[in-house]
Amino acid sequence: MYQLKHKERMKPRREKQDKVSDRLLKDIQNKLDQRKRLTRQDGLALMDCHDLIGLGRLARRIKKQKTGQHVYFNSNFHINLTNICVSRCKFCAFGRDRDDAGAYAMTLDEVLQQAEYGVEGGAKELHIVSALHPDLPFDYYVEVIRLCRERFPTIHLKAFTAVEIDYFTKISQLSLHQVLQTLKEAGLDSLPGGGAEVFSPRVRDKLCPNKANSERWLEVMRTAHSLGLKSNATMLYGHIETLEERVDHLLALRNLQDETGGFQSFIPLPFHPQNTQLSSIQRTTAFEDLKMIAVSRLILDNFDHIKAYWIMQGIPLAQISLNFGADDLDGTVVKEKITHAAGARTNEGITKEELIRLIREAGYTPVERDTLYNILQVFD
Ligand code: V47
Repeated sequence: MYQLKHKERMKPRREKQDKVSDRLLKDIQNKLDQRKRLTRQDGLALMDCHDLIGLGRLARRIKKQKTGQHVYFNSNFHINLTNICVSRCKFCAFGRDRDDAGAYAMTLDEVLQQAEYGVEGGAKELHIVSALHPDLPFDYYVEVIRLCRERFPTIHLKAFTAVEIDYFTKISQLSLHQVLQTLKEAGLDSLPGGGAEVFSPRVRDKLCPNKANSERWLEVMRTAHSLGLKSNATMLYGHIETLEERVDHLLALRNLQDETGGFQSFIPLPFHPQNTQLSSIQRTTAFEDLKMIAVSRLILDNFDHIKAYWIMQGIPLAQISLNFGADDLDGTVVKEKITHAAGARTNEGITKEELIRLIREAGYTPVERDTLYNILQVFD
């Protein structure tokens, strides 16, 4: 009886929502057909839209225009040099103080051993990131790159977030340009997209006041791109940010991409609350994660690729994301630490064969790429 009454009451509201969504998606489709750029207002309306399937359909069309039937993955290996960190962001479960149990910093020999393990396992990219260690010198990081380059001349070295690069300028007294140039000369090939979080100063002041702010993050990327280093970009969502702040983050990235063209892919990262100082926040829902992928695909018209990072999305949702605008599942990863410290229940790595199966099953053609999206093999 209650259910019936509840259903009756909800019907007019649902019908009204459907009408609003229908009108919105039609307007957006018209804009996209006319190759008009979506505005902040459009972004906010899309974030508020309940018609997930309609949103996915629009995003999938854009994905098809950009990458056709291809869905990409790569063979990579993650190395986290240390977890000892002076920043201690509230959303992070990975960072430690020096004397905490589980605190570590890898020696150069250990880094090389790890790298060798990754390369022997088939990795074509080393994804090397770190924490903001209180006293490791800049030379340590330069040596990591130099030694990996020397030992593995053909591997792609994607290393250090914009936040780490900013930190290197502080510990080395070098300019941003000098830090990046030094790393590039040592063998650095590109930068990962981490550390962006949400650009809103309100959010950063609350969650991560001890590291590069949003202007600086963007400045690091601008400088890296000017030196010919490509990079990715991320957004950590699902904590204390508003929907407006998410849209503004996407627009800031779109503006910089207009200027430099140096971003390769955008990776929305759903917040994992476990073991963090924000553990009372609930994990985002599948609905929200798919909507974030779709809206990112629609707003970021100048980004070629949207990654569904299976480690954070979970494998089932990452696979479904391929029908909501994503065209890349990232890689084999092998030993992920940051999200697993925060309670991720996915494996720490995945095989190439499994990635191929997931992509095929979603109706796409698996393509193994290198870090710069050169095609290595198409699995027809
Ligand atoms: O910078 C930290 C985020 C990032 C949590 O560029 C968290 O190819 C969720 O940037 N819950 C690291 N997220 C991951 C990253 C990345 C991953 C895959 C590919 C690429 C790429 C980059 O993870 C951090 C931070 O923004 N993070 N803590 C957490 N509890």
